[in-house]
Amino acid sequence: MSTRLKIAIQKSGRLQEDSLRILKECGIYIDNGKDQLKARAQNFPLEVLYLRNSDIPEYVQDGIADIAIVGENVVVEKQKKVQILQKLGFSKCRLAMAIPKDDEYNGLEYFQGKKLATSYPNSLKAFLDENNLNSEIHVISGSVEIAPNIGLSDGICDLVSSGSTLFKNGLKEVVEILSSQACLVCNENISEEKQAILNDLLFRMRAVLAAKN
Ligand code: PRT
Repeated sequence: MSTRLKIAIQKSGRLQEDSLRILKECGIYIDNGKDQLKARAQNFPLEVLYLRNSDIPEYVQDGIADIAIVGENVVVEKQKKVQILQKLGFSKCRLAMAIPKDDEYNGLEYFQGKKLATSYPNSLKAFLDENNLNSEIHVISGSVEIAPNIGLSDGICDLVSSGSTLFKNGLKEVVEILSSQACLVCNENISEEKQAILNDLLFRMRAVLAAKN
């Protein structure tokens, strides 16, 4: 059986459409049955695994997938051993601190002793440690922006793109802690055969990205 490079792509969500688009722009055609969790490219030695974005770093670290298209913020948060090969220019956002819009903000000291809600505890903890801040981290898995309004926290750390969700919830962004975009990541120990396929894919991707700039 000939070797195929296994790429993980988000099963459904913000990254999926653009991830499939960039493969198509690379001239790679995927047989996409609806609700399939696995698919093959017709004209390139590639197998696609559809997985949750948040699970992808672990699957790549463990070699279940050789490479993946994933949000950089998730790679940083999950702290798995994967290599970022290429930033892809879509799904841009930032991980930021936000507080009630009427609160006075006079620098990072604001966060000292405060209760902060987030779905990104590792990234938030790293930020707090770097700045010698002692705050209480409250982990919630979604709808983080509502936390201050319901008395769950004083501020939040969450992803922001347009800023409209913060605005609608009476919050203001005060510090960016990470900027993120979709990126191509790779397992640290892939075989020579797979590396050759990856080199071909990367060559095509970089040409596509260069043509866009
Ligand atoms: O379920 P799975 O694990 O596959 O996906 P996921 O939970 O990571 O969710 P998904 O599909 O929402 O996001 C996938 C990736 O898209 C994220 O990890 C980011 O890399 C990227 N991305 C880009 C965003 C946003 N922009 C974004 N705005 N992810 C989430 N948001 C949310 C944010 O959490 C907040 O609730 O959108 C809201 C803010 O948006 P604005 O425009 O109002 O500021």
